Amino acid sequence: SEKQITLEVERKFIVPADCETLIESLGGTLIEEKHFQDDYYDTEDYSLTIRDYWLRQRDGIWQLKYPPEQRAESSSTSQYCETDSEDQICELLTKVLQSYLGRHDMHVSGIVPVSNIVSSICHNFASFKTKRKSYKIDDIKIDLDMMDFGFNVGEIEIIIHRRSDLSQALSRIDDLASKLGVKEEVSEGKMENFLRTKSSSHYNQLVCLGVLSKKD
Ligand code: V4E
Repeated sequence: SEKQITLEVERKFIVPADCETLIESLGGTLIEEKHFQDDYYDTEDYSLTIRDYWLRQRDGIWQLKYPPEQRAESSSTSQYCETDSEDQICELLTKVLQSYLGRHDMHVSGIVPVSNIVSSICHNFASFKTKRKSYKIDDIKIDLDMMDFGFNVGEIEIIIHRRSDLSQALSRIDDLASKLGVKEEVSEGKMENFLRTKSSSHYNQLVCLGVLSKKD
């Protein structure tokens, strides 16, 4: 049978003025309103983000977002794996940082706390607070985010557990986006906006490598 996976399929959008009313008229309900703080970490040569690995502490909890082994081609929607398991994060970091560790004559033996790895080889490159309103329509989640640096973004998300559910998830996201009156233009993510406006050399490296797409 098919391999069980957990894949976040999401599309960012510029929030239209009447968005919340529209969500409610489509049967959506407000499930949560919360504030949280994200602190992102990388090595000084950006070994993680150049490989599209995003290591953060959200309100003190370690989380890692990283690219899946296979991805469907989609210009408007992105797909990432995410884990909150410190053991798994440690394993993934040890693998992805292998060449960095080798070059610095360092090694990580076995499972160690993520904060040990981070405190010895990483620095904080982005920190921000989010005010988030989360709505739900069936298994579709809609997040409306307001950032403390003056940027707003919406996100439509479906979590799938089988690769065969991907194409349906992509079309359901696009269908909902058009019902919300979302324009074709896809919004920057909060990290893209943060780096573009506050850390242009890191931003330009990631755009050059194709990790982030250039804002037109
Ligand atoms: C995957 C990624 C980053 C990590 C943060 O991801 P994002 O979805 O922006 O964060 P958030 O806070 O909404 O996470 P959630 O609460 O849903 O877990 S930073 C940059 N990326 C890659 C990326 C990309 N290439 N393009 C776009 C539009 N967004 C993100």
